[in-house]
Amino acid sequence: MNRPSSIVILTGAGVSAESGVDTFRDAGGIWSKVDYRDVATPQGFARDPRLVHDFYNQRRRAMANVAPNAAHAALARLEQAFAGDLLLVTQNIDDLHERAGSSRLIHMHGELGQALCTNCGNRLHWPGDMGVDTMCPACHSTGTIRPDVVWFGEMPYHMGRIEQALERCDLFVSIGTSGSVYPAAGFVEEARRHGAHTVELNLERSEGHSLFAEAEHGRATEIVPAFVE
Ligand code: BJW
Repeated sequence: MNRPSSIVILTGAGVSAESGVDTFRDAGGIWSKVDYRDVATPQGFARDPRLVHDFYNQRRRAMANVAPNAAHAALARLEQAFAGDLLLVTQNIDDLHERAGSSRLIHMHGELGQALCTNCGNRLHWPGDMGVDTMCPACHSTGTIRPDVVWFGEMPYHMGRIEQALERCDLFVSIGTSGSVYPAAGFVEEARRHGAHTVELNLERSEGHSLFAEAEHGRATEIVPAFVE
């Protein structure tokens, strides 16, 4: 393809896998250990908030022991070197893209390091544990703090901005995602519809692999730097 002037990159759990962050649907992944209905739905949280807090507290603590890998670093270098429009949309709730240096970044499924108060709607930086007795520092209500992440049945964040970028982009790259969760799984079709060249970089063929014009399969730490350079 000609040199792109506008790029949208979508990342998923596979980009962080080699940093030691679990994926969801691979063998031994998160959904093989816990039922998503218990920990990643508003109904699960209403039923047993302690279980949900424990699940996210554990994952938040694990973040202290992981670091960005060569794939995160390559995407940050691309952002610095690329003069046109670039938007990195991650489904991941970890902060490895920003720790690698990316800043034109959207967390469409929220962030592990943020809390949301269901009473006052405030979003707060929250690096530590949270629980059912946690008081909201903004409105002082108790028991209303939840992880600021997007569960099944909830609306992902920044959809307007993402859709605008998909309409404009001439290159769409999907990295390390199984393509099984919507609306992110539909981005490739949206980008194609608007004429973008589409590329999949993943360990294996994703569910929607046939929708991509080009694909490279392998470990993110190898294929992402190779694609970017
Ligand atoms: C490597 C690698 C290495 C490994 N190198 N690669 C249409 C049809 C059917 C259903 C729906 C639909 N629209 C909506 C739905 C319902 C639902 C949905 O999609 N369900 C499906 C299961 C069918 N979606 C929703 O409810 C969403 N909300 C919504 O749609 O609102 C309405 C709306 C309508 C219209 C427009 C806009 C909105 C919300 C979805 C929220 C998902 N939340 C989670 C949890 C977030 C918090 C947390 O982290 O706990 O997000 S679920 C989980 O899945 C997490 C992930 O971000 C997401 C995607 O997973 P991902 O990243 O793809 O990981 P894996 O494990 O699946 O794949 C990893 C890949 O990496 C694999 O392919 C490996 O091969 C690869 N890999 N190692 C390179 N080293």
